[in-house]
Amino acid sequence: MVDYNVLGGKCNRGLSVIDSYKILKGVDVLSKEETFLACTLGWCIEWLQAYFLVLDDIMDNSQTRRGQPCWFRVPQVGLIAVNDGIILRNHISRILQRHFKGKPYYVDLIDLFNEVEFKTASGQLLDLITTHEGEKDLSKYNLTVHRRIVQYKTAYYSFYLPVACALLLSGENLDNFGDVKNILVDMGTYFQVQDDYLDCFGDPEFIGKIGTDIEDNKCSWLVVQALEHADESQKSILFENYGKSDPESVAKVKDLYRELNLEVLFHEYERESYNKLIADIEAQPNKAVQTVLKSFLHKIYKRDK
Ligand code: GPP
Ligand code: MG
Ligand code: MG
Ligand code: MG
Repeated sequence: MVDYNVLGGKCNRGLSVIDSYKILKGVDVLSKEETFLACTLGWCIEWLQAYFLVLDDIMDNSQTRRGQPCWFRVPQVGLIAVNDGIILRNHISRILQRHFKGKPYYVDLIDLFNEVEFKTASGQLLDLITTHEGEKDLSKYNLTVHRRIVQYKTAYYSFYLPVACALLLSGENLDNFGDVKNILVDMGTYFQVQDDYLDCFGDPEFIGKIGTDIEDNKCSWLVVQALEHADESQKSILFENYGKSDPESVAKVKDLYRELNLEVLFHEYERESYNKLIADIEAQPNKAVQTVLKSFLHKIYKRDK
């Protein structure tokens, strides 16, 4: 179960703990002990991600993940996957206890993982209940609603958490890094817009998952843009076909997205977000922090996976 669900991803989040820690310390090579601790925290984030994905795939009724059937789709697993998710989560606390108990920042680490998990579950809640609102009235979807969902469901655990772990390892107090948190949350928002785009326009073979956002009536960045740019007749196509699982309806929504040039709009958004993020990062007084943030941004800019 651990091999099936924790491995096989890009490990961007986990690896960012190690990269960020090296930059914050200003060294190219960490000691054996420092490497071990940074890798351990990196793996804790990968375990957290595995836990979220196992449960998210059940909630989103997805088919594949990382190029293989979603864990709950494996015969003989089914809803036992819910308990496996709980086991994955419990292991984070056990790993932290085994390797960090006694460190001055132990309590801060536990609080950090708990708080980030709460934020993510709150985002997931918004993501799920918003789809019901949209069933009655798709026009409730807009960029403000979208932003609130994605900040919570994705940005905190994917972007803030790795850097916060590296800051704690470096002996820093997280209360002094509010600006850094805001930039990372904006970066995470941009990352989830990419995820929404790839859900429809990515190659399932390459990204390892088959999109479900149209079928699931999700408040995706694409549908928000479509609603903003559609004329009345195009809007009625959306209202008629969005949130339905038959392939003809999905195809009609995708055709409309192409007609509205959402691919071009997305590439513009991508460039603008990048420029804004670089400007915000360069306004940071601390050079090492600037390097940490830029290195994270360059890992995801124009990603196709
Ligand atoms: C990504 O949403 C968000 C998560 C994986 C967080 C899940 C949180 C839980 C508390 C279970 P997504 O559904 O767009 O991701 P994907 O496209 O990878 O399925
Ligand atoms: Mg989801
Ligand atoms: Mg999902
Ligand atoms: Mg998605």
